[in-house]
Amino acid sequence: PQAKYRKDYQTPDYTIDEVDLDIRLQDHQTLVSSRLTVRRQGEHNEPLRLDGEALKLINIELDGEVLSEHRFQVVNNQLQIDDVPEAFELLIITQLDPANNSALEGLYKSGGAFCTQCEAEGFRRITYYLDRPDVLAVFTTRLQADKDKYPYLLANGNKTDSGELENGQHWVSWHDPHPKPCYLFAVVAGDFDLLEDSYRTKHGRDVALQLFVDKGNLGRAEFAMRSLKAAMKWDEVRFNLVYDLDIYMIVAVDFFNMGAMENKGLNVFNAKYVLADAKTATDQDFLNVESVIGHEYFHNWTGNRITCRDWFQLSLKEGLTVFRDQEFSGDMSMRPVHRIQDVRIMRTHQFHEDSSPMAHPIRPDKVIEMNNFYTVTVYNKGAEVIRMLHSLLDEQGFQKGMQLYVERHDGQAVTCEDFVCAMEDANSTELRQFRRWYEQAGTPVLSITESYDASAERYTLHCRQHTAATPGQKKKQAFHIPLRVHFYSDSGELLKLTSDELKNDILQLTEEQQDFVFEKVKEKPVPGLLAGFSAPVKLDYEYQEKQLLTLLAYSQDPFICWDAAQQVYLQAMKKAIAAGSPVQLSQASLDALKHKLENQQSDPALVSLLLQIPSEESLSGEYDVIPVADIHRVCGELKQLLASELEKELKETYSSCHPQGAYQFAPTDIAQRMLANTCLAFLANLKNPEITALLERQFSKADNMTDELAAMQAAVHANHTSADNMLREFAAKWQSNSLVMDKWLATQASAARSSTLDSVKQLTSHGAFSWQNPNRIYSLVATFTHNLAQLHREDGEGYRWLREVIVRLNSSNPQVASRLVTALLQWRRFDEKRQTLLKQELKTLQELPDLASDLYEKVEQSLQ
Ligand code: HT7
Ligand code: ZN
Repeated sequence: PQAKYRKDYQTPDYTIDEVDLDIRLQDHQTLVSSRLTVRRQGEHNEPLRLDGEALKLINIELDGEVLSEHRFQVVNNQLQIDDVPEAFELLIITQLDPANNSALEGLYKSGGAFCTQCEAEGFRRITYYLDRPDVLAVFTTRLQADKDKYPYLLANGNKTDSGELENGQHWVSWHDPHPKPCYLFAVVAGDFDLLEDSYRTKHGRDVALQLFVDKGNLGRAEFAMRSLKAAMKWDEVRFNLVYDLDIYMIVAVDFFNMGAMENKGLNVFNAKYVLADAKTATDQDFLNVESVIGHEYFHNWTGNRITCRDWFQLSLKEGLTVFRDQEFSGDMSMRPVHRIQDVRIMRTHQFHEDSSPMAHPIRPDKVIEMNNFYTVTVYNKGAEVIRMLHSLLDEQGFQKGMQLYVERHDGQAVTCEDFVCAMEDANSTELRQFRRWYEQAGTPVLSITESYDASAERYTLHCRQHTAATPGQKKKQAFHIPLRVHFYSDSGELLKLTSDELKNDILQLTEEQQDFVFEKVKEKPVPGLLAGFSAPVKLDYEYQEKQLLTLLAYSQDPFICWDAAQQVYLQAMKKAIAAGSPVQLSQASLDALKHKLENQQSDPALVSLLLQIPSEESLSGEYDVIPVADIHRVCGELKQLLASELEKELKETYSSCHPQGAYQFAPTDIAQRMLANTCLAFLANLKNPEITALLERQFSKADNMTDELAAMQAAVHANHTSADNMLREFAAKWQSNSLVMDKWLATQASAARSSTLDSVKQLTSHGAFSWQNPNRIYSLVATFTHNLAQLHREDGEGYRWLREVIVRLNSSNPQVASRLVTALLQWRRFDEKRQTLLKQELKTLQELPDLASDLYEKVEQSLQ
């Protein structure tokens, strides 16, 4: 496989203005006739080269004349035609086998329905085309299929005509007036239940909203519809962005490699981000539906109307759209909970990626397989970069920048640079150094010390930033870092410190070393550093326990408050690992946590989050060489310690804060369930009859999935005697609901038992599992890869089994295989024995004769 480099970008030699597709859908012999209006760009004699993969070419005509074989050739997945005129019409007929398309790219069958996935480069699996995002064309699509099996025939844009044919077939045609790149093309054909609604935009356009779900699931689609209308409204109010077609369709499918896809006017969703009701979905599932529905809708402007010039610019649409969906969720409810969850993703997954062989800037420079770059770096760090711009420019300045960006670039395919320029120009500012966030990979470490001169009443923060080398980038230059700071007195009052450099609580770090001096400071303050997680950096400041407890008790910034608790836990666990002794918490820390529990009423969700200890995975991020067994030990010990020390308060909180009455998806109820279930998870470690009764009662009496699942997870994760029984009952009750059974698979894959690998292996033969469906594979196998101690077993069995799984998926679904291999790449971070075992599995993969480009890229990069 060949690498592509960002620096090599060239405008296309030809462009396509119109595409007329006629698709006759059949399981194994779908015929696609594509009529293209092609135009040469610039002066040159280059041949026309169209991308195509896994296609059977039936016919080509140029301006109505059949092309004989010597006029074209197909080499290396490209159809090449020499000596073409300035402008011409090309007709290409290809044949596809969607029923045998297990990679779920291009046109495939999901259950009984046909559907497509074209981002990033799937359209070339449907027909020969200029499959790149800077070729924008107007699409017309005619679909034909059996009417009984496929009563709904859907494509982008507006429906223009339809008709019946003999032999039970029917057809529908669609026209999308907005020029678009082919990655936004979609068709769906199937038999669904349909939920309909409408939305009137602030411009007075009535938009028909249609949500298609598998038969029998209408009741579980209502929340998604509500979320869609909320998203449409929110984008009008906060971003002044208004929908632009008369119809917006969402189809939920069971077989999908990712979360959802923003195809123009016809979103295709993984069913798990659409279907939600109290009995089968947890509070978190509801929140995920809201956020993914929002995300795909927001792409209509940030992605579809203004798209990417090339795939290196992916973060232009994804970072920005994640930022927008995060803000949407925060404005809808529980902003602090969302923010802390976003930070957790950054710290556990993105920081991990930054320290891995696949580390890349949010705008990568080199790509072999584009599918490998739909990453936490491009998405979540990309969103943090946008958030920093938002902090530096504030809401008003940021919105001015957005407005200019939309005015300038509507209908274009543009770059991250264009976005930054719009922000600069709208605010008459310069962001020269800020651009390094797009250029450099890696997580900066921000080391801060302080000094206080009581007699001069002067307080100084000494800041130093350093970013370790990442593959291909040895020396890093200083980043422009917005550091939000709050200061407290020892007794917890917010202090107003002033300095010329402090604006809106933000210090701007631009040098490798920088001091910030504050005058007239009457007492040495406790600094609340990086408030709101104002930059995607690791903070290295030696907090004393007393300072952390002040922040835990008094910080008005929920992130700082939560982080103070995390630091208390991390310090205790690291100390125990270093000393080889049991984990201990000081009485003062325990008292502080007790106090939080006793006063949980003001914010039960935050109390729930700050009680939760760092995961084994996130603790491993603290080490260059990961001490697997020690990490596993101290995490277990800390849970046990908190459970026994806080038993009384946990029990009282559990019984007082569970919402009364029937389930409601409402922020106050969600927050209470979060806290009650966190208490239960700790208590399950105590294994006394009273707790057993609590667990079993909640499991059997729950009227909602949040509580039912929480009880089962608490039992399984604490290795409680009730666990096996609950797993059995749960499976018997939910066997016919695959999305619920995914939770059952994931619960077992995340168990901290030495038998987990054996159970996981056995579960691959269970009726609830399938090697064809990514949701099943992610629930069982991907969850297992995050189970640190079980994947990294000393005997290497975890690695061996994972490699076997990857070999199997290499041929059926390389995208999924590639997501799973990530767990093996970081071999340098383990002890020698594990390094040898890991490398051996990677080498076995490397030698596979038909290794997919997705895996090739990661394995090579890791072994280099
Ligand atoms: N823009 C979408 C990306 C996507 C995707 C990419 C590769 C392979 C399959 C895929 N399915 C969806 C999703 C999004 O960010 O909204
Ligand atoms: Zn997206």
